[in-house]
Formats: sequence, structure tokens, C-alpha cells
Amino acid sequence: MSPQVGVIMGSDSDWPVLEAAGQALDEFGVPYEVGVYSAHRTPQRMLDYAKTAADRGLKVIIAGAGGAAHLPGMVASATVLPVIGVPVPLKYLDGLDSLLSIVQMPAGVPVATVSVGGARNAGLLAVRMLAAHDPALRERMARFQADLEKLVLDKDEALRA
Ligand code: RP5
Repeated sequence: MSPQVGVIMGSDSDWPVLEAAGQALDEFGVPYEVGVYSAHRTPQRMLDYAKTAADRGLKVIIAGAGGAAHLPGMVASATVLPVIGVPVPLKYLDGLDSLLSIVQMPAGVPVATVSVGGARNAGLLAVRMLAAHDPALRERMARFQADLEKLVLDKDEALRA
């Protein structure tokens, strides 16, 4: 099956954070592709990627970047696909700069922003988006959520014992 999700980042230095998105997609058997597309260092490559993504069969793009994190917003401006933004925390400012750069989009160009470093949730959100049109994936997501609930209930029970 061709990649359904594009997991892209502004620098290879973002990968230690972004790989959690890939792990989540792996857990659900969702094929994805990975790449580095810098909004500032390789702007044309980034635009080419965004403009061709839908025609190449991608359904969702997860874009992570840190600092002046313009990648998710710029990609969203050049594709019709849903874009999930992951603020990557860097050495300074605890990722607040990344978060604010991604979350405060102008009206008309949405980016679904997850928490600072929240790449796993970005992967899970992409699965939910795909599951909206895929009953089997929806069933897997329901099982995943039931397992999460059981984990909490088991811990509660252990605490009380
Ligand atoms: C951003 O600049 C990247 O997304 C990365 O988080 C940050 C630093 O990049 P490097 O200097 O580590 O390549 O565009």
C-alpha cells in the first residue's frame, strides 16, 4: 500500500521527537513516508512536496519543526490535505516559540496543532482521520481506546489493593 501519511520535519535534528508519530502509525499498520523539508533552507522543495502530496495519494501530513517553526503552516498553505503540526522543543524557551509559531494560524489556513513534543498524539490523530473512512481502522482505534481505559482501571485497582 502506498504511503497514507507524510511525516515531515524541518531538520533531521527533529527526528528524535517525530519518530513517535511513526511508531504510532506503525502500531496501526498505517503506511507512511518520512522526509526533511525546511521552510527556510529548502523552501522550493517544501512547496513542491506540499503541492504534489494529495495527487501522490497522501491523506494527512504531519509536520514537525522547532523555533521559528514555519513548516506546518507553509505546507498547509500549499495543500488541501489536513496538516497536523508538532511543535519541537529546542534548547531555549522550552518549545513555547515552536508552539506559538505553529498554533497561531490566520483564518482560512488551519493546522491542527498538538502539544509541544506531542508527536505520538499527532500519529494517533492521523489514524483517527483515516479511520473516519475505514471501518477496520476505526475498530482498531476503538480497541486501542478500550486498552487505554483498562490500563487506568487496572492501576486504580492495584492502588486500592
Ligand atoms: C527548524 O530549525 C527545524 O525544524 C529544527 O527544529 C530547528 C533547528 O534545525 P537544525 O539547526 O538542528 O538543523 O527549522
